[in-house]
Amino acid sequence: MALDPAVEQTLSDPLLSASLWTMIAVMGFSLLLFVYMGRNVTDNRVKLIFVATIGIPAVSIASYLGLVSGLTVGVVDIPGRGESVTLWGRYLTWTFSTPLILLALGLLAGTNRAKLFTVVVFDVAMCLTGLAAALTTRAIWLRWTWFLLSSAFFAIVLYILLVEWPRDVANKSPDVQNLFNRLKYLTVVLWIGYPIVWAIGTEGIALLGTGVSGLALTSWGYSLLDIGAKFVFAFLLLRFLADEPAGVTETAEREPSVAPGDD
Ligand code: RET
Repeated sequence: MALDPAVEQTLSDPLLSASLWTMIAVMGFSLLLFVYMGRNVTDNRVKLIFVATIGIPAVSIASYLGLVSGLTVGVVDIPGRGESVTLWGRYLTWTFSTPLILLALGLLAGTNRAKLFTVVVFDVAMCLTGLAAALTTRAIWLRWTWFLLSSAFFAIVLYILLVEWPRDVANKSPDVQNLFNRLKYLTVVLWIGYPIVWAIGTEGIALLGTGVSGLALTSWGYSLLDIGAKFVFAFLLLRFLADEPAGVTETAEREPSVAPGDD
């Protein structure tokens, strides 16, 4: 399989290539750091959150390697604009990384399986319809229709994050509630950035141009959001969990603590 010359030229651009290689380095470092941070964890629930969170940089490395290899980069013919390079692999691999982020956050909040399942289903639907939006070539309005459908699924994810999970976390200890709140706001604010980058970047109205420099800036937009939504998110969560706080562990839940002096 030969690479399309336009893909080859795009991937050789230093600014664009830096937006991908930097992330391989950041995610490689995160992976090692997170494994190290979890070395003493014994509780099953905490282990589960650790594994979900460690999966985030693991998926990310593969995602960025797919992009730099040109495997998940292609050329789409957008009506009225002509041939345009798309780094569609990002949208595909979000299908695997974003559920891990939500799983980690939902388990921290102590939510139930029905809500975890709902959030993951609509999150995956959001990513796949976002991929469809980027690959649609028949008409511009069809691209935006996919975009709207994806945004509707995103609204369901936001509803669970902002309304359902805060209710679930309300009966947890204050330190778990504080951390949940910080991670919730970090997630909501940064995740809203992704459709904004899509809409103003090369998949959308191409505010910064359709050439290689517009693509490179769009790619940096996503990469910077990724540092916050994945690395900062995961680091804050695992730093808290590494000492296995009683508010999160499975053991504490099964044997509710008896206050000293109780008969
Ligand atoms: C798209 C375009 C269509 C409309 C919407 C989108 C939302 C994407 C989001 C992505 C989050 C990605 C993360 C990746 C980390 O690995 C697909 C851009 C709503 C919210 C957090």
